[in-house]
Amino acid sequence: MRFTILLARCLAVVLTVKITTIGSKNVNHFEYPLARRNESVIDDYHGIKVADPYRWLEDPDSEETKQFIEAENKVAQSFIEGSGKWHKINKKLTTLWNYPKYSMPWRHGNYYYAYENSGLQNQHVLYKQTSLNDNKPTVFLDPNKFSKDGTISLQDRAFSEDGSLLAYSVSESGSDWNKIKFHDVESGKDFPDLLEKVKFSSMSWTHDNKGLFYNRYDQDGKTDGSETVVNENQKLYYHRVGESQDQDILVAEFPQHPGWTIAGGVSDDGKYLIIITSETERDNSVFYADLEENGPITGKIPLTPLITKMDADYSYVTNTGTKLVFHTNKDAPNYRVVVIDLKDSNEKNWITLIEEHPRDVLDGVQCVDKDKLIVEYINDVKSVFQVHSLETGKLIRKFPLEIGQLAGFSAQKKYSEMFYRLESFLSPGIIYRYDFATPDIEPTVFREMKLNLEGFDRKDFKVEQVFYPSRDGTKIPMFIVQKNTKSGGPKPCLLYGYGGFNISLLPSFSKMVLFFVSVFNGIYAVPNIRGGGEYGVKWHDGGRLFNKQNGFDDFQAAAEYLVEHKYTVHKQIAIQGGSNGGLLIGASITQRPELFGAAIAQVGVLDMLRFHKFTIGHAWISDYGNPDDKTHFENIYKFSPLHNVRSPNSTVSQYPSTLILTADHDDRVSPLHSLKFAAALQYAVRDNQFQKNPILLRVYSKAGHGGGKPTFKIIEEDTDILAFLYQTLQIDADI
Ligand code: X98
Repeated sequence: MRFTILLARCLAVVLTVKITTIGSKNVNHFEYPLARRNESVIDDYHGIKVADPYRWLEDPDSEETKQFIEAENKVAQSFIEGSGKWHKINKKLTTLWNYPKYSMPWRHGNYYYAYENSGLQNQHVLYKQTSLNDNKPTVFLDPNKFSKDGTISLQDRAFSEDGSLLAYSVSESGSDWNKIKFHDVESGKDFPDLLEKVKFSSMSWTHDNKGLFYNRYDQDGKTDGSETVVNENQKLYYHRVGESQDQDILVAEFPQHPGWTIAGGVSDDGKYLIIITSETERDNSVFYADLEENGPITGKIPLTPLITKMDADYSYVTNTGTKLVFHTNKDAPNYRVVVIDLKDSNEKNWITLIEEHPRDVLDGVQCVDKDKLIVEYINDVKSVFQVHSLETGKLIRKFPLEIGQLAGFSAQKKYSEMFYRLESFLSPGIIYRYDFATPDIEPTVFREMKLNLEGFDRKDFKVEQVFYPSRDGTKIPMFIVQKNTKSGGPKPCLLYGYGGFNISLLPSFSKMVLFFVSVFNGIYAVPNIRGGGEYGVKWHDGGRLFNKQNGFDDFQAAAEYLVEHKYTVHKQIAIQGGSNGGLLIGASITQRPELFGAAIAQVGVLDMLRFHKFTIGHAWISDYGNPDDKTHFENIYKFSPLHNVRSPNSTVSQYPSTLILTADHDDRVSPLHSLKFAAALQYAVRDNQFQKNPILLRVYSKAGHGGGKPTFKIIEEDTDILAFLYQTLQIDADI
């Protein structure tokens, strides 16, 4: 009873935003929900006592957590919609979204397949056609029919070798959990088979078209993506079409390594099962099994270790008999392509097929037209695209690209035809077609996506790339996108970053960004900070583990550069990042709040002492380090956003207007990170005389880390962000 009264008192929150006028200044008082502090939760990390008063927010199912979220959402919504512009922004953004979108086509059996979205459909529809000249593609799978509100999405797909069967995975509410279903291509009907508890799964058919390898976690309890249970003991199973899941055959497991994930793929020629195991987001080992020698699959397949050291990344490209081709960074920080012969796999006998480039990163390789390799390089954060011989590794031809990102290619070893897609800040995408059977015919534009923005002309915008010095003098590349206006002067600026996990931020198209640049007359800046993969292993290593602070320094130096060079002013800089980029935002506002006017942290990792205890967080130790290790703890504790929240002691050092966004089914980065960080920030600024800017938390429902999000939810979230920026950056735009 006493607890209920206490709880009710704690949550008796005032949800309005009051604006009081003192003299000529507006002083905002935000009355945030009172989150209970449990001062008794104290952990001992290697002799250092660390309080965790909001530990209770780690329970997503408690009434107290639910009420906290509800109250926070009300405060956030009241502010975001406070300017009265939300609906106008939403309408304009919806119009901007409303243009037809296409994927590259790909071929299986007798058909071509491609995704299409007429404009505002919540999920892309999968179409099938007999030839590319066939003007009447038919709907093959329409995920919009999976649910009324568009929150069930089609994730991955794998066609059987003969193209007669499709295995496809679906996700609900944006969770990483998948269900695999099976579809008959000719009849257009689903089989009754349903595979559950599937997560981080490969899907690969045996070439007899009888069944497929997939992964699952046999963990108890609810698995709908709202749970936080650590994912361990992934297993590789084989499912035969027509059988129930409980008859599936356990093919591989590594109980002595509970943290390993086990991706299983069948080689291009159907002969081998190739297994890639990894413990973290970096470095893997490789095993294989001869599927022909082992006969029908009836149990665990004896695996032969091929690469056991786990000191580099390897990904299978293709094989010619026993000669397996891998893309790797082993002894090649910019990556190379090697051939390993199973008959003599000793490392000293590996053959380098494509040497490491001295400067450019060999980012991706795929086999096409029997004996060729499509090779993608990153050159100063722009894609370069060429084709090499599979036999000799020699360059065959280059494909000139406009400045931008090669956002994917659709090519297979058995076909001479290929498609590739180019994207950039100002182009939503152009799909090209090329056929190696007619090498003299240059690539042609197969489809070009055209924007629905009145008066939009690319010539009215400019994209530049600058190289600015970071704190330690390292030159960091940065793209800057803005309107080509003659009138100079500072503009509002959206500074976006990621900086981790070897992920490179190449030029990409975003409708929200185009809105910010064209309607708000803003500047969009993307610094390619360390921790990313833009310059290979060197760049990743330069911003991970004990070097993690470098990435934060690079980002903060970008803001200083933009102000110094008169692009903008500090008060008009909004920083944005998601996931690992959410950590970047959290670290930046706790380290250098004076640099920014606003901050948006989406689905961020913010409690750096406990990230490894939830879902797949343990796989990120390769970037962050392990808090259970003393030296790593000492490093992480210095930048963990949750543990570096302080009450401002001057107006300059107040926190920027901050919008923390998360979602109730985010099982990649559990929402608890955002909840605890928001509670800690609000506690630190409550009644603080220097803090005028709002600290807001918005938790979306039936949504996850980002993948599979329906169109209406993306537009809703982006409208929230734009409406928040409109107010906090004092945007002067006619909407
Ligand atoms: C991940 O955590 C990726 C998660 N993940 C996958 C898949 N396989 C994995 C195997 C090992 C570990 C993680 C895996 O998504 C997967 C496999 C097949 C099909 C689909 C998925 N990432 C990091 C992340 O999300 C960085 C990018 C990928 N983070 C969130 C890092 C910190 C914040």
